[in-house]
Amino acid sequence: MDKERLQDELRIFRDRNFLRQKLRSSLTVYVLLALSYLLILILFAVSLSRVSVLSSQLTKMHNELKRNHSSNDFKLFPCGPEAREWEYFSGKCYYFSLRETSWQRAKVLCEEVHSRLAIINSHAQQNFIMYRTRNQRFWIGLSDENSEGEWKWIDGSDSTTGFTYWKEGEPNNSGQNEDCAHVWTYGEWNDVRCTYECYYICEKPAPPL
Ligand code: MAN
Ligand code: CA
Repeated sequence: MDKERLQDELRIFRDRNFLRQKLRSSLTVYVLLALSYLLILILFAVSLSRVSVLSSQLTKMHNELKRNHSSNDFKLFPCGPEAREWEYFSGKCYYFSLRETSWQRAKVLCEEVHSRLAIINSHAQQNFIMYRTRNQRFWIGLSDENSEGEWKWIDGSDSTTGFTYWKEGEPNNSGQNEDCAHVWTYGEWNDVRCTYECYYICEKPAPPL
């Protein structure tokens, strides 16, 4: 009789102990979870405050810049009084490089400053470029490297249907190796090998006033 009771109590004790242990381990898991949530929350709050500080600093800088320039400065330099190397013409900003390089490299260099090699669609634009390039050779965004004789602008548009200004006798694909176009003397266009090194013209839309 006594032995049976003792065994019963022992079983109850073991069961309780088991339950307590289980409870303890799940409690640990919950505590860990809660802690990690808290950590994430703190990290989120910290990064949010950082972002807001940064954005307020940015607006302050922007306002300061605006204050430093009268609206007249922007009228005179629509591409930005701070970026005078970009010259305004008819709604666009143009950069005439000071270094000579290949057509491919010129293309990348324009892209790196959020622009593209210049596309010439009108006589007015051709005149502006002609005046600015002063008989020097400058790459423009025109090539037939994808398909010989199919001259395409860098935005994919066909150049045979629109405005052209090829020098007489050009494009002649001299040496069967001329797939890129530059402006030459009198601003006239010539095809030349793409690895040739000359200046280049980048263009981008003018910022809104
Ligand atoms: C000459 C002409 C051009 C050609 C260049 C290459 O000037 O044949 O068409 O592009 O040579 O240097
Ligand atoms: Ca040529």
